[in-house]
Amino acid sequence: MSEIFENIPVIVFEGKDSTNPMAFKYYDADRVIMGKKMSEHLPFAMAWWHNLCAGGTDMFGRDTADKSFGASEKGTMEHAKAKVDAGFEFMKKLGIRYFCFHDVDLVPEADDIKETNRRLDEISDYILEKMEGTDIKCLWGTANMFGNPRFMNGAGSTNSVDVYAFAAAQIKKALDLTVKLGGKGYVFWGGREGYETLLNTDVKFEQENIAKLMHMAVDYGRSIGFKGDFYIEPKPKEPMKHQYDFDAATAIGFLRQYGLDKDFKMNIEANHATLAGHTFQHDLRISAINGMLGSIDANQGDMLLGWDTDEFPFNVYDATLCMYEVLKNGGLTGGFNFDSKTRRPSYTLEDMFHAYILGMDTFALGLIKAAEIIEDGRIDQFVKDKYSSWNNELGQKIRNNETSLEELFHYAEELGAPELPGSGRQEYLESVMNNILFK
Ligand code: XUL
Ligand code: CO
Repeated sequence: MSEIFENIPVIVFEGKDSTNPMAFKYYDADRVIMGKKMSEHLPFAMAWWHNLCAGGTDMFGRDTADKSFGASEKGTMEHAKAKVDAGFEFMKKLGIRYFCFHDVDLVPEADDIKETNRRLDEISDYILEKMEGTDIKCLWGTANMFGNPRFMNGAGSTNSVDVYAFAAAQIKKALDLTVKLGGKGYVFWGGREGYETLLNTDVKFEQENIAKLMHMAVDYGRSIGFKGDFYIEPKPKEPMKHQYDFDAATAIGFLRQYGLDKDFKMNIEANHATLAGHTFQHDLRISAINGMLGSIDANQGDMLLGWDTDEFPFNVYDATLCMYEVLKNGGLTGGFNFDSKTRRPSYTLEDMFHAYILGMDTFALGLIKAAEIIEDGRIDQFVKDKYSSWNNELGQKIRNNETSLEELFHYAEELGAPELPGSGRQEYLESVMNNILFK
């Protein structure tokens, strides 16, 4: 078969002094960091939708990039197969071992669900053929329950019981596909699960119905042998004004409320966390301390813009803090999916490679630097020392639930007034960060 990315070689590691745009400067798959190969620390995934489908259309203009990949007509099964060919060539050339997909990324959706599902069977057979003899696997699958106008009022949260049944049917099929392709996870991103105004919305009814749909998905998934994690991908807004999975803390509370916390973890997306007014690191930490840091959508937002720009990550500072959380978490059950798209004027096939090289190198640098922070120890030691007052008898009694408000009252009375709790030393710690980042 002829190549689609004709003049683009296999991308290899050349090191930080290389000026070759088609080479990794930091991502060295076999380099061992803290006892594990970089490729094991960083299971990168290609997002089918942005990489193979998105052509740069925005609210003001049509596609700039041609993603037909040699197919004579777009939106056909011929095109769907060309995307598979392109995707596999792309992943092989970059050494990417995973992909993520929505059902409708894979094939054009037909008017009749039976025909859509037949197309999905055909394309997944083709993908399986392509996977043979490679080490490329599916990281996670999902159903797009936000694009079609029928989902204007939500999928699990819809007011229409027929739309709800349709969403259930799509989830069933997407789970079948995920299992067929050996996917490690299944994602729920609640794109339209939220509301515009409470004047027309029964929040309790909607949230209960979302939970019921998730329970049915878990039951069905387990019944067909899906052993992986289900994920919620929190996002506070866009497309809905208020989205129910606002952030990690909100989504975790929801999962616990409805008894879904054993089967679900978080898929944290950097740009979603920042839209919620948090740092990326914050949502990772909240997920991790709750035992629910599962997977990551690795992108970055633009702080000057108030929407989900899905940029390829170049911010090494944030990637370092992300990898610090991941290392402390003992890794991920999922991986790093680049839910990122090239900027609209970056419309060539080469740009697709530059984008992934950038993203992979950024996270490789983040990993190297996060390991250095841990090995350096100054930051961890500071945090440990900061809480050292708790090591005394009183601190232990509080931690072990062996005291009462009355006892603390008497203690405080005897004390008179506590000393100041000690400097937070933020500026010192920030300078340690810079010292490690730029040495
Ligand atoms: C949208 C988004 C989605 C999910 C999968 O903001 O991030 O692409 O990752 O539905
Ligand atoms: Co995402």
